[in-house]
Amino acid sequence: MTDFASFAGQCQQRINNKLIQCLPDTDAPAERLCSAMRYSVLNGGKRIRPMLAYAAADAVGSINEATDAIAAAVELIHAYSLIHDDLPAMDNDDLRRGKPTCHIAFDEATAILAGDALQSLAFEQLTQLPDMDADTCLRLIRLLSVAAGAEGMVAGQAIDIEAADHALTLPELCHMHRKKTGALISASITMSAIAAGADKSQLNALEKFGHALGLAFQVQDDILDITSDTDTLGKKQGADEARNKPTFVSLLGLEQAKEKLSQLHCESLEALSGFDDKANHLRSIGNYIVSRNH
Ligand code: GRG
Repeated sequence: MTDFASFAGQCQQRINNKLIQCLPDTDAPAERLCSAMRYSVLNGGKRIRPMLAYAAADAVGSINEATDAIAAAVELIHAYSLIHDDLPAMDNDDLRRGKPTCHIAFDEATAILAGDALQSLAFEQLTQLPDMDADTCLRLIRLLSVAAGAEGMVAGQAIDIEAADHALTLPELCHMHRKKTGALISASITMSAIAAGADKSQLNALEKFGHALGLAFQVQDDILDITSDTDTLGKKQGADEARNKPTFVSLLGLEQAKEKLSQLHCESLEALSGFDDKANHLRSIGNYIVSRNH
């Protein structure tokens, strides 16, 4: 097993245990809601954002219980965003991670509420950081709020919805994805690094890394939408094309989209040049993100 495979396996086990522990039991008063929350969070997923949080903590300090809480917070926000993104009012998808989407497995109202409750649960995690001073807790809560809200992920989603059937320029497409996908990916790295005691210059470098990697993640997502298949992806292949959504491939063509991916990958690695081997897990996650097949 490679170093990265073993690190990824350990992260996945660690975050899954944390998520199981923080999700409400299915015998809670709102039993259907809690089942939908558990279904949507525990139904697979690559756990890339938690992995980045663990690797960032490792690069600047060490992994501890605060890292677990931050990793859970970003994954819960991610799970909520996927549930809402799949709803009929948004992308209207019926397949996610190879299984029926939340509103298909349950119903639309339950899916909306499960997303809402997962978002609250994410912020609750940041109120329970062991050995963390109040100022740092507030800083982390603010970072996640900005990344997830109307300046970050939700803004990106709103721009995306408005952009369907419109031509976007490359800078506009990058702007949209930096918010929609990139903001939460960057926050996973910076929040965890702050909690692990990163200094200003480390944080600067990690912000650059997250910025490049967040966009690279989306370019690869657009490439996979064209080159992969539904079984491998666990979601409908070609969905962006069918919806006439602007993508890096529709704008640049496949070859130039691959070139853009390679540029962003180099940029992300360059940002880590001042780090020693302790940043190798971050480097490996970067390599994985640009070469993943789902
Ligand atoms: C609805 C508020 C709201 C926001 C939605 C992020 C987002 C905004 C929607 C997700 C739609 C989507 C498929 C975007 C492409 C990039 C992306 C986030 C893919 C899914 O992330 P992975 O590959 O998923 O990390 P897993 O299943 O591995 O967790």
